Amino acid sequence: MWKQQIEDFCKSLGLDTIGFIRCRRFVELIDFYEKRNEKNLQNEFEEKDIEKRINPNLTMESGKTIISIAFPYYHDEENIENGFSIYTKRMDYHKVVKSYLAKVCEYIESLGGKAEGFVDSNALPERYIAYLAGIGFIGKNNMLITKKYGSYVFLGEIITDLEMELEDERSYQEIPKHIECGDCKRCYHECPSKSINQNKINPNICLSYLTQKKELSDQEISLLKGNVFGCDYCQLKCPYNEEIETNVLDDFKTLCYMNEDMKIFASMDNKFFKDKISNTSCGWRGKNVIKRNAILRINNENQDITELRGDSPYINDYIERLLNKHDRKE
Ligand code: B12
Repeated sequence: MWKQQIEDFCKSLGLDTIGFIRCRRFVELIDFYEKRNEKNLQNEFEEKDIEKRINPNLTMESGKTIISIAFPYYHDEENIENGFSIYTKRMDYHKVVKSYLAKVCEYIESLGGKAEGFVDSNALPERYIAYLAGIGFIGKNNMLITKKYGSYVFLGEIITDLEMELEDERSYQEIPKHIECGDCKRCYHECPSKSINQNKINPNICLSYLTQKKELSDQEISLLKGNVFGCDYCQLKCPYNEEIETNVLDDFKTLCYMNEDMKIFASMDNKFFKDKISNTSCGWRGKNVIKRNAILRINNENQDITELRGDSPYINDYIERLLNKHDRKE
């Protein structure tokens, strides 16, 4: 009964892609994580402690059920290529998702349960949980893909101590087979750095990661391909993103100024950053990383970057490196 009530409440908020699993230790993931660590495939933004990743009861000891919820964000009419990936051109999803989860948690508490919400910056394997809960499947591009919204969804979870009758979970052994992808390999072809490929997924050369990395080597700079924050190449040509519902949550409508000319971002001051960028999904990384990437993009388009020198040694250092490289070429 609780399950139905919670589903109905979520629907009343516009959240129609949700699933439930038992809150348990995901022992089956230990070997997978250990092997990734051995191969140095772990990413700096991932939780290092395997026990924290596989044991949601460390977060809530009395937790009985995990509710996984997809938050759709795509608006195709706004898909203008200026280096900011689609998810960054809207309100910060951490804040938006948290506010929805808070409402659902409050509702669960009104039913007599304990509830805590999570999104992104936590140890939980969010895609894995969503897969087990039946929200979608894991594609060759590593994304959790839903039927209704494709892969353009953020994931949030609620751990509660309410115990519910649940269906059997999907088998995790199926994940690496990527059955739903069939023979399609578009994401392998599209990934500019081959972070996604037939043999393994290496998040440490994923362009999305490189755009977020504070220090970049010359080789990493040459890989960036004009991406300013995030990367969507592995999703853009995915057949499962072709005919999807684009009428999504109002809070995720595109912020039109994020499609402005790159020079605006390359020369932004603290006020512009605070007023315009800090509330978007890339705001958490601070002004200078975005500024640096905007300068790299402008340089990539062979436009002059000398006038973009300013007070920041971090930014000036990148500009000097780029200019020296030009000199070396000439
Ligand atoms: C670290 C991180 C990153 C890193 C590393 C990503 C990566 N490839 O692992 C970087 C910065 C590169 C990144 C990029 C992006 N991210 Co990110 N990221 C995370 C974070 C914080 C942890 C992910 C993690 O642990 N990765 C390590 C691997 C092992 O875990 P995984 O991604 O869950 O792994 C799946 C596959 O490895 C697959 N798999 C493949 N082989 C096998 C074999 C076996 C046996 C098993 C069991 C599983 C398996 O199944 C796993 C299911 O969990 C999560 C939030 C979270 N707490 O989960 C968000 C999260 C995964 N990111 C998200 C998003 C939106 C993105 C970007 C699309 C943003 C962008 N546009 O640039 C890209 C997509 C890149 C990609 N194709 O993966 C969403 C994904 C939503 C979705 N629909 O899938 C999440 C869930 C955040 C959220 N709450 O919405 N991200």
